[in-house]
Amino acid sequence: MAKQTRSPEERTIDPAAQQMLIHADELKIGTAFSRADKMSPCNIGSAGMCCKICGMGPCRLTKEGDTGVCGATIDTIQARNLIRSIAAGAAAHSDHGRDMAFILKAVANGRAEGYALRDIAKLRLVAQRYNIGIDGRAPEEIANDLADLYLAQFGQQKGEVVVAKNAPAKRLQLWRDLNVVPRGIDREVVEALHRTHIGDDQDPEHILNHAVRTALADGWGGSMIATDISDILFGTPAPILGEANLGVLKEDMVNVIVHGHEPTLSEMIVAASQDPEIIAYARAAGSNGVNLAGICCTANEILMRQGIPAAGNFLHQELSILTGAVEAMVVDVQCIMQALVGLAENFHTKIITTSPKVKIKGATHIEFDEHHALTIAKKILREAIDNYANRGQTKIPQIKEKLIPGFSHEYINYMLGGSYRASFRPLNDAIRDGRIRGVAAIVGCNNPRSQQDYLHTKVTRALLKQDVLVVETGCGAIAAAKLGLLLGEAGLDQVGPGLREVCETIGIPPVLHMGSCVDNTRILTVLTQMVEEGGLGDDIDQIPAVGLAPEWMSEKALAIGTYCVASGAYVMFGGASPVSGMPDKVSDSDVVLHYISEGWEKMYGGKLEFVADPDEMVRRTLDHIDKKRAALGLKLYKPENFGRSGDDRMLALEELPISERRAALYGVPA
Ligand code: SF4
Ligand code: MSK
Repeated sequence: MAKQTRSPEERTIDPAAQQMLIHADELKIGTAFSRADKMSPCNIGSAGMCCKICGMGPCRLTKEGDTGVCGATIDTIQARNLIRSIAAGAAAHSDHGRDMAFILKAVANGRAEGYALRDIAKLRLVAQRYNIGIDGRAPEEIANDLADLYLAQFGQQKGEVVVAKNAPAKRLQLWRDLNVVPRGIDREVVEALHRTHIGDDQDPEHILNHAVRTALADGWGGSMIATDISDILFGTPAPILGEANLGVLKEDMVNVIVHGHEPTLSEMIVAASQDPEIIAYARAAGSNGVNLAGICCTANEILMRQGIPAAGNFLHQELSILTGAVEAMVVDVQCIMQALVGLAENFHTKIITTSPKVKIKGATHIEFDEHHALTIAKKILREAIDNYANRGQTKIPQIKEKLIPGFSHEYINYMLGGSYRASFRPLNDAIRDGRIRGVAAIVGCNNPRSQQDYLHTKVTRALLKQDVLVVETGCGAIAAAKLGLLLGEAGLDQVGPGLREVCETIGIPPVLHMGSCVDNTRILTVLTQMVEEGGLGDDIDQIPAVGLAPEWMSEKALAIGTYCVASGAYVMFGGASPVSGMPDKVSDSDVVLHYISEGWEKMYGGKLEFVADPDEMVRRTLDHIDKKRAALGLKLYKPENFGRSGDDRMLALEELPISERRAALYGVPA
């Protein structure tokens, strides 16, 4: 029987993407969407029931009581598969952090062409946090010491990674009690691989305890290091006007897309694109200059700092090439589809790999080197400009949305109280009063097995109506951007009355874009600062907050989900569960499934669940938020008490007798 293929509307809710999928069908070119239709996922592997870690297998455990050739049970196999994914995700994020530390070191020693220390205040603040002396010292000296300290965290063998001390005191003590504080970032990843080699750790719970330690080495280790150094080198994000979707590509300009995750080269390409010499070179080639746009988290990095538009999220990487208007796609690391090279052969687009760690057969490789970054960035742009003459027919969907990204935790703190009274108090109070019912972090990827952006935006919209403040990162943030939810008042007609009051008073969109996927650590920092502000308990697990990854696909997402759970958050993933086991047979004997949910909840106050139905995801989110509110003794959430803020509300009050104003204002008897 022929496999069923979905219509463009069934594959994505994004009208720009739909146009490109129709175009792809006309050109008979495959995409991740059509490949996903053709290739059903292996139901044994996707449920975590396959082990292939030794040459006696692969072993597929499909019946009750089955074991592998070595005797491994389904629980052991699922735990091993899960920790290996978490280790890969933690490795990807952390290796990014390590490279950032190398660049910080090079900048501090004047060996990094084109880079500078842009946020000295943050450099001093971070250094102080780690007891690095700052008084009377040049920024370069401080940066050098900080880089050395960070680099040492990767190879540290014993003790605790210093980054973990950024967690609330009670949380850190809990990790110490449970013996899961990471000792060194590389050590935990290596140990995860060692433990899962044939014939090693075979107690699923013991394996999963190390999964937590490994994930913490990411969230409260490598990722946090990456975020802090990016801010120090490229500036801490603050709100800035940007645009998102394929309509940001320009007919009359050389279009260069930067795709992947690291801001190091892309920031230099931004600088090079503004160089008069490059602009003149582009004009001489008959264009009106160079137009840069981003895909995935490289997009988020330069969008929130420089306002460079985002051409789209993960599933837009192929669609952008289908426009025929992209002279070069410059990729660094993570989330880059191998299919890009074959797809680009149908057009003039050059795929340029730049990381020493990433090559793709058929792509042009121009290797990045931080010591000559600006020179390399110009070389890449010249390649793209030279390719402009080869452009054929184009088809750029005229669809894009404006957005305001750039809500770093530093900016959120500032926006709530200004320079002199910067504080999380207004946010905590809004939650305590019930104006804001709770907070949801909606993060993560696109997955071609679900309808692109549908789950993200369905859950986002439903929670906004329930007065849940939403913060987003990664491809989820770009999904919301494409729908206009990241734009101040444009999204406010879609939110509940209390949240609307807060957004109008502060002047913020109802969905805050907090950055790329490594920047999920900004969310950890916000939660920590909310705890430290007081009024919402003394640890993260007491805050009415939930983390959601409705369209996840990457191993990094599993690492992020796990460090958030260990930090005290309830985390739900959409789509398929990698530990579901035999369908229709979920039972008490599913050790892994229950351990990462109820087991981890008992230990950390957070839990990890896989929930395919978005309505159920919303229901469980609200239920959890309300339970946390009740446990804190907060006011019942009553949306009818809010919604008439500012001048409108005051003018209406003036029409009432004074005796009735108090009742109208506060909902209490006159
Ligand atoms: Fe099979 Fe055991 Fe080898 Fe896994 S480790 S492939 S279960 S024999
Ligand atoms: S890029 S990890 S698809 S968020 Fe960070 Fe997007 Fe997920 Fe990659």
